[in-house]
Amino acid sequence: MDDLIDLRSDTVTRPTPEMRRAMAEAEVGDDVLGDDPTVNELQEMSASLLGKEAALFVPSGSMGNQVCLGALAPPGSEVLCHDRAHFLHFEGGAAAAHLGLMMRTLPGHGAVISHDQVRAAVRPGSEHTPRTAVVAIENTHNSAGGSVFPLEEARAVAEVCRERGVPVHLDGARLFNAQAATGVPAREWAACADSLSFCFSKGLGAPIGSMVCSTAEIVSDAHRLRKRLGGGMRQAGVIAAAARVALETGVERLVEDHANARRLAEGLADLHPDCVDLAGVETNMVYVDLQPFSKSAVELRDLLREHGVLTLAFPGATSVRLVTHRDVSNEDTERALEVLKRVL
Ligand code: TLP
Repeated sequence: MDDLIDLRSDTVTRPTPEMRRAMAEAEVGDDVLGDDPTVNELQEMSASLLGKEAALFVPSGSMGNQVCLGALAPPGSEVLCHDRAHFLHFEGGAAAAHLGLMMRTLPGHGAVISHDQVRAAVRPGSEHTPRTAVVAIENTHNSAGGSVFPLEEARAVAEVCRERGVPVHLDGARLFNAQAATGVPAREWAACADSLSFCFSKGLGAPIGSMVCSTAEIVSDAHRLRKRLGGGMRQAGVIAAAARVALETGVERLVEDHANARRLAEGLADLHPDCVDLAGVETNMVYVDLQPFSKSAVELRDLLREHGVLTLAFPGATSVRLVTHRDVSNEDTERALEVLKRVL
């Protein structure tokens, strides 16, 4: 796979030599019993970085979302979310299957569900209706092209939710991409949310792991849910050590991925102005809209693969997703762009 340019996701990065060294040398204990020092340090470090009381290391972003939603919302209650939220489409129906939650979608505009939409949708409360128990936002927003949820709007959503007594969950799988794109510290978005999860295993480049941050009380409930879902990981310091390197060395580097995504988007816009939404390319993702071309997403994906470029075509999609990351260099970006132009 090494001569391939893998633009399927930023999850495909391999651990760096520094991460492998940290993993080999990690001090470990039994994290289910609470005594893995490397996990404990990473949890403390993450909570403090995001301005929260406590944090919990979990195996994946999907589990991070589940344990937060489950800690905030009892079965039979509803979650208000963007109609293209990741947990709605790409987490195997976990919130319904494992938590008994109802999803009520609001039409998203870019990454945003607005405070006006949220105000109009939160239910007033009656014995006949489900209770609106959580409002969930996503930043950056995967299906909205990796775009940023603007801080002012996140604050306005948080304010409406505070007035109505409804907690906010932030799926911040790529929250540090939002920080890198805007210069706004991740903790500012965290302050708009009662719970959040972020991933070490995406742009930050670690092999495994996500972190949940919230109050001590919510994290304690999330901890019980992690156990229930089978997410207790024993000597997890081995992976927490790599995650720590990712957090310490991966954040500043994200601007390079954003520049490479921009380069891809601009090159594609030269080819056909309608095949990318240039304004929407704010971070490390480019969705190539295939309507101007006589190819389906699957056809394009397969053709690109023959030329050594891997991309993702979600089932039934009319676009192909390109994601830049640490293992895609400037030269790889230029090469991928040439291949895209040739094939399209
Ligand atoms: N997204 C993956 C795929 O599932 C599509 C990717 O390659 O982008 N929230 C967001 C916003 C995500 O994009 C993802 C992963 C998750 C949560 C889930 O994280 P994992 O894969 O660690 O469970």
